[in-house]
This record gives sequence, structure tokens and C-alpha cells, in this order.
Amino acid sequence: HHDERTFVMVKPDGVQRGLIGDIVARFEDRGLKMVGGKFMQIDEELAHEHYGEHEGKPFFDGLVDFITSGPVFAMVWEGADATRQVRQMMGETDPAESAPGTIRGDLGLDLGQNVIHGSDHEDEGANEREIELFFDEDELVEWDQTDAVWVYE
Ligand code: YYY
Ligand code: MG
Repeated sequence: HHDERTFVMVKPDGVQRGLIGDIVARFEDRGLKMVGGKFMQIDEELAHEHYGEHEGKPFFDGLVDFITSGPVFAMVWEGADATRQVRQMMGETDPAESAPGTIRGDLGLDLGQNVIHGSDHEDEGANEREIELFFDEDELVEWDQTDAVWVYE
């Protein structure tokens, strides 16, 4: 089963800092396959839906302001255990607690501006829900990654 899909997004700080290419390269290098990608602006309504689980928490308003403050690069990545593997590559929620070598550990310093979002692997179905929220079915591309034979046994 190499077809698990997960939702990933370079946040406005990552876009402004020119980190899209670096972040995409990390997933490509890992052997994951991009099946969707969209440069877009998140509006208030989508922000509330996407971060609905955090509504009412003290950081919620700031989080919505931040995620709507500029364009994001939304992606869908596919591969074995993709949701959990992406989360491992991201590091901890707080970049200050993230190990060097992880995306947040290499590219961030501050909890509120942590560069990247990835679906929570501990929240069953979060990956599918988030993919559906951001992408129409016809925006996802089925294709054969010809070097996958060198990634998977
Ligand atoms: O999934 P992840 O992004 O690692 O963390 P969440 O706990 O889902 O929180 C979403 C988002 O909210 C986080 O990336 C930064 C922000 N945030 C915050 O600003 N302050 C907190 N105490 C917790 C989260
Ligand atoms: Mg989360």
C-alpha cells in the first residue's frame, strides 16, 4: 500500500521566505509523489473550517489571521505511510522543540510561524478530510512515478 495520501501546506511565512522549493524538494527526495498542488489564498471561512478543532483556544484568532495573511502552497503527497512520515519530517509543532534535520527544526524558530502544515496522523481520517476541503477530485492527478521501483522493494 503505497497510495496513502496526506495534505501538506507551506504556510504564508514559508511562501514569503521563499521556502516552497526547499520543502517540495524534501518530499521529492524522500520518494513521496505529489498528486496535487495549488498556490492559493485562504479566506476566513476556509481558515475556520481547516482549523475548526482549535476554535475557542487562546491562539485561534491569531492563527486565522496568520494563515489568511498571504498566499499558501497547498499540496497532496502520496506514498507508504505518508501522513505519519510527513509529520516526522516536519518536526514538532514548536520549531524551537524540533530536531535539526526536520523542516520546522531547520527552517523556523517561533511557534506562531512554523512554516508548514501537515495532516495529523493521530487524528483518524484528518488527511482525507483536509484533502477534500482544499482540492476538488479533478485537481488530483493519477500518474506513475517511474523511479518508484527504486524507492519501494
Ligand atoms: O498540527 P500542528 O500544526 O503541529 O499543531 P496544532 O496543535 O494542530 O496547531 C495548529 C497550529 O496552531 C500550529 O501549527 C501553530 C498554532 N499554535 C499556536 O500558535 N500556539 C499553540 N499553543 C498551539 C498551536
Ligand atoms: Mg494539527
